[in-house]
Amino acid sequence: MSFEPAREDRFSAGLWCTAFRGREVFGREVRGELDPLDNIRGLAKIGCFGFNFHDDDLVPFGSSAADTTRILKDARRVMNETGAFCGMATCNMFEHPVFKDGALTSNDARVRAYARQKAMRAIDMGAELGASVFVMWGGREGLEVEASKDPIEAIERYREGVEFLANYIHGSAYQMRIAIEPKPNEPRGDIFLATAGHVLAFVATLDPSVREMVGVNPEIQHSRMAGMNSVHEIAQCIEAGKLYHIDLGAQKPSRFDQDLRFGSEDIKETFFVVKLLEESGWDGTRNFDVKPYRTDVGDEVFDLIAGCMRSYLVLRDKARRYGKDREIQQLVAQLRIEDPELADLSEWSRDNAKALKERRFDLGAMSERRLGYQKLDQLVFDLLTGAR
Ligand code: GLT
Ligand code: MN
Ligand code: MN
Repeated sequence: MSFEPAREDRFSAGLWCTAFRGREVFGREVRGELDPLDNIRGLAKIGCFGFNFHDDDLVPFGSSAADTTRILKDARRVMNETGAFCGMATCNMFEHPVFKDGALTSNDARVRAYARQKAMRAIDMGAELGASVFVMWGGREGLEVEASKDPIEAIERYREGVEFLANYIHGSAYQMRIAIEPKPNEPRGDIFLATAGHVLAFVATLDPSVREMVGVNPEIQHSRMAGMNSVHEIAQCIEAGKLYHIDLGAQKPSRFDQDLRFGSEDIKETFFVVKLLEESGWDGTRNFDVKPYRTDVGDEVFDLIAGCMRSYLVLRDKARRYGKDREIQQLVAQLRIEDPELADLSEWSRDNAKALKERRFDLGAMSERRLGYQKLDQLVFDLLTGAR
């Protein structure tokens, strides 16, 4: 196995990942600027043909319409030269001071309107480069001071903003869907739409005319920050038909958003994420939202993405082995007990309900059943560590 990424693997990464200069709360930038076009080239060179961008990652904030057109044209040219594709576009609604207290949910109607304007322009840029997804990460949509916002009104404003932008996409005849990215906190003390569950519930309240267009962009790191099981979060999005994008990376629980190299933490949970994506037949890009270490220099920022892809391919291979492993498959198969009589009773009818109420169960046998989980989990460990 070479674990070399191929174009068909449809890996992608955000331009902001490799361009991250290492600025954080306690320290200034440690790396120089990375030209966005070189960034796209660098990613394609290592086999990551997909890239994602915030408006400001590619087109400097405040650029004129003419400059915007020129830059997008240059990006197109580099895409043609390198075979790179744009998977997703998004709008930076968190960096500029005007968004200090929110964007679409701000108490200031002017800020809310400006946020919509900036988002529409970002959508146009994405459409120009062929992005099929527009991610909405509401990093600033939250608060530190509980008295500062009416939390119900905030959700209403959020809904109006999302519906407006979905209508904009639809009205522009762009082939693009919206994926809302949840996060519990950071940079705000508390962020609205904290988890994938919140987003799923929110999407269900959208106007039916746009509901189909809006789904979720779960991020493993954000799940783990919230102390959740990322496999289950992603699975629920898939089951609801709402996994419109994904941000893969790694994270130790209960910390700031670390955005570590995919696979570098909790290998077992990460394996089950890969297995889930592969077995579900989900056809979105395998996208990484990660940050270089502050200690990385030069092209080590590309080693980060190369490592993510390699880890994904290693785990994909493990998932295939898991599927073919007779002992594991036998144990898993034994877990299911079906009963034709009960299957007949499972459909709702008054008669079935009556029959089910009267049915006798052998609770002793059911309770004492041996499940073999010690062995199963050990086999997974052995498989992942190469002992098997
Ligand atoms: C930012 C954030 C990510 C989001 C990006 C999209 S920007 O880096 O931490 O989780 O996906 O806006
Ligand atoms: Mn993300
Ligand atoms: Mn993150």
